[in-house]
Amino acid sequence: MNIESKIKEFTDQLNQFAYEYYTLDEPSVEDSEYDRLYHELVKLEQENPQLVRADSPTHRTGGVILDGFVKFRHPYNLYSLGDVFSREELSLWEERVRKEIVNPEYICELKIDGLSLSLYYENGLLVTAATRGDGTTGENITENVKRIKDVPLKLKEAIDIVVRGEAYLPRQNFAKLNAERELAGAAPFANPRNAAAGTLRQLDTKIVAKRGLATFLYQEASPATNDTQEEVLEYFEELGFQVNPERKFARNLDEIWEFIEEATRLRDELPYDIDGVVIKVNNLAEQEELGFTVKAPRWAIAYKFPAEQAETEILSVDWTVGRTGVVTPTANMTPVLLAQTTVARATLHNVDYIQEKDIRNHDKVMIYKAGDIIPKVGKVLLEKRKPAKHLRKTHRANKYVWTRFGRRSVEKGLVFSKREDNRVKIPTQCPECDSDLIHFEDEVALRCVNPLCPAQIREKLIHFASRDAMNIVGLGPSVISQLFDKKLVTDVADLYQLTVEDLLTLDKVKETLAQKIVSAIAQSRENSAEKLLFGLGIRHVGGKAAKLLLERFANLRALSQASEEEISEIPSLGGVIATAVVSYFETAGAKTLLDELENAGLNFAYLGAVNVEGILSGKTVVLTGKLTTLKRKEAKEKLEALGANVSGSVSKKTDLVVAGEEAGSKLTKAQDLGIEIWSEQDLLDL
Ligand code: 3BD
Repeated sequence: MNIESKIKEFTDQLNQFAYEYYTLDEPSVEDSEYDRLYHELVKLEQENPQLVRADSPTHRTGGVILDGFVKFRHPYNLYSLGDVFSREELSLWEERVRKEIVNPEYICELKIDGLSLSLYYENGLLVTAATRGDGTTGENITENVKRIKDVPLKLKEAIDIVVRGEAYLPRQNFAKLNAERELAGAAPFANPRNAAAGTLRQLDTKIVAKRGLATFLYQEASPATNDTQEEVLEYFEELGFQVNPERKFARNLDEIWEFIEEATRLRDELPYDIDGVVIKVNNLAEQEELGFTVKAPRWAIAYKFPAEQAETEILSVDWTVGRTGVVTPTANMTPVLLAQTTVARATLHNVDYIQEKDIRNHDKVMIYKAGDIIPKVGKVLLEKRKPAKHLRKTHRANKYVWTRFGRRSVEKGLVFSKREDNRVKIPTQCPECDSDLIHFEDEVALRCVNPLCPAQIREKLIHFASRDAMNIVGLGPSVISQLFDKKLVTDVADLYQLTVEDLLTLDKVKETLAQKIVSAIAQSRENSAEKLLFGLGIRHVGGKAAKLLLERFANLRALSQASEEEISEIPSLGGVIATAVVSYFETAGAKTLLDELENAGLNFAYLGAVNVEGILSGKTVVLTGKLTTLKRKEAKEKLEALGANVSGSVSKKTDLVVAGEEAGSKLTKAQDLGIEIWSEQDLLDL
């Protein structure tokens, strides 16, 4: 047999074994036999790289380091799915279907709590895999999906097909992954869904291969060749896809509800997370008849399980100061297990929230996780609240007077302590710097407005170093708090003066870590300026706004000198942001900081593509003098493309003059009026 046929035979053999193992759940060979054949194939492929087949199982393990993901425009948009949270809401949906369809038949599926995927096969071979994104455009993650062992690289039929489904991380693999992360000192993932999302966005495919993702497919996006959803799913199984085995026909609400109850019972035992049940009209022609609302198909609905809840007790409330001075309450609670993690704290957001829910110390409350992650207080169990004691406690104790030398006991006497009732005490002073807290009329937050408040400075530093800002690895909250407490760092510019010796004075920081941190700080100088802008922590300027701002102004210095009007011209950026940016850069503190950062060698330039379109919108521009590179007409077109109105004469209304050689009176007039003047080169630079 020649090498080429041998490689084909081994490839087919191995794919058949994988199909038997993953799809049929009936392996015909031992793992060792599979491994032996696999390694023989690897050897043959290495010797003959030109003969490697598209469906070779070795594609699943080979490591590739990607440098990012490319956007992928879905040829067929992905639908959304409406959702309901109760039997009543479900019944409204079912009645709506019944208006259109006589005796509808439904198919109920489990709703896998994973991430939507779209798989593109041509001639039976997997060519592209993409994430859902916003339904229109996702990201091409083909290399990663090839590392999901149950995704067939080659189908049983040489067809063109687009299929949709869910990628998920089985609970067991999730537990293993988090155990490993904890050992390595990495933050554990909050749930299997997040872990799956993080894995699909991995740039190192070897890591994807190791994590053990899995899939269930449920929809054919290309024009269907079947009559019912049930047939689609059976066809998928024949093609070699994973299809969730738990599914059920239903003819009415009662039968649908039976499946929901069944799914609720099954939920904890399943080897993967589900967050509800999806109900679909089975007949595809009837699906078409029902059609779509603006957002989602009328022929399908998701029933979402109610969020898990647990009862616990509020023990106390802490108030902490954030980087903007907002003081937020957090409840300490008796630890309870909730949706697979132990919860002991929950944010109470603000004073209004506490008062609306009437949350008090020692109250029994129900808690749940919003978005399955953040613990929140649902409701207070008022019936379990202990009646307040009205007695005032009295006891004998020493009475004291304060002298220059401290406290002195003067006599023994009766001390009356006022009964502390269980209402949460709203602070009037900053818990960190003791200055008066202010409750501005237009907001719910309680604020510490002391710009020197240590908590705010510390939190600002932490924000500056955080991942989405300057991304200084190793410089986390604990190191920063110590640096700040030791007065080694008082503002973000100080970070750039830190030495290894400084860091070695901290707790738990050894030579290696100190060096790592110093070099991470040094490296952060080169960051593209939007990271720095976000890191400054200007109100309302998040990561997205920072990027938009620098796409337009190209440089942090230029942005710092921009007017509110100029900033407001950026589409999709609100006036609130423009105001916040301008008032920030007007402060003396910001001016000094910017100078310090520039002196420390930080990059102020935006390193991405600058969006100059519209940079001159609404501006009146005058062209004068002889241009050397551009024809006058071209220059005019270029200016107009940037949004300018090109005018012939200079007046007070002129915003900008582009002056070529031998420019005469117009240039002089512009100079007299103090109008901004550009050379031809300035225009070309844009
Ligand atoms: C599942 C749409 C339809 C084909 C639209 C009816 C919205 C997530 O197991 N069927 C399933 C599952 C999800 C589905 C459909 N059947 N759509 C389905 C689904 N068994 N999870 N989804 N999706 C998938 C979504 N995802 C993210 C953001 C917005 N929408």
